Amino acid sequence: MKVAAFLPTYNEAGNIGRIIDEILALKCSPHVLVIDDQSPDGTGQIVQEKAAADSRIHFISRLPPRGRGLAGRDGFSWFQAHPEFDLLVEMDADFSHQPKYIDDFVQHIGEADVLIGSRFAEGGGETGRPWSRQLISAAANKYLGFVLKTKVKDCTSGFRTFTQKSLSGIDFTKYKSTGPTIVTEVLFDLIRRKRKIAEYPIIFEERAWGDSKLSWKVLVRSLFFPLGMRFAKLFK
Ligand SMILES: Nc1nc2c(ncn2[C@@H]2O[C@H](COP(=O)(O)OP(=O)(O)O)[C@@H](O)[C@H]2O)c(=O)[nH]1
Ligand SMILES: [Mg+2]
Repeated sequence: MKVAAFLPTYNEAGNIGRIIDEILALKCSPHVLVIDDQSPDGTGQIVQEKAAADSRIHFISRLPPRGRGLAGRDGFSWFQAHPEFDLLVEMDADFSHQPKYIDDFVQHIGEADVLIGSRFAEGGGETGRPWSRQLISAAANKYLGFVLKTKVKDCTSGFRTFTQKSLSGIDFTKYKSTGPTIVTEVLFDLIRRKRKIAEYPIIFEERAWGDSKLSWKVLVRSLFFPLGMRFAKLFK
């Protein structure tokens, strides 16, 4: 299985070098794709220098406008354009998503089209974040399971493994998300397309360095976005 780990980045200079090294050292010998939005802290330069010395590192510097969702769409499109890779593992660059799980995902994806690294699967959880943020995550996921009519327990996890089949036929330029709602937009689309979705327990950790880009405004928007998706489907 040929694996590519995909990390969207914005201001991850204190994390990116170390996380790339950890990913490249894994048993499943993955490649790394970093899509950066011209981070002012120099994340892009760090990756570029590493990429010049190692052909397993792929780097894309995006032009404005920036956004987690826009970078996400570019990552999925890159995977579709590189069928030599069997699996794409989408993950944050801040160590919330521990690289060691990539080996587990590759081993456990089995017959599934998508394997979600899940905080709410049996054996999963999180450490380090304040209980208030954990409570919001748990409540948001209960709500999303209801709105998206799915048994998936962790609908907002951005640590996921995709097969080529899971994304086949999807035109990401038609997606609506520019920000983090890309996570639920992809999930809803895959549910609608009846892809086989499985979950694998992970322990989510607080980011190692730097700040979250998720503001309250974005969080609230993320909760309303799936309602919009459902209504759009009802009236189609
Ligand atoms: N390319 C790109 N990546 C982003 C942007 N915003 C966030 N990210 C990355 O997306 C991942 C998740 O963002 P983060 O701020 O950790 O969100 P949180 O985990 O929900 O707090 C991290 O790797 C970020 O560096 C953006 O505008 N562009
Ligand atoms: Mg994070």
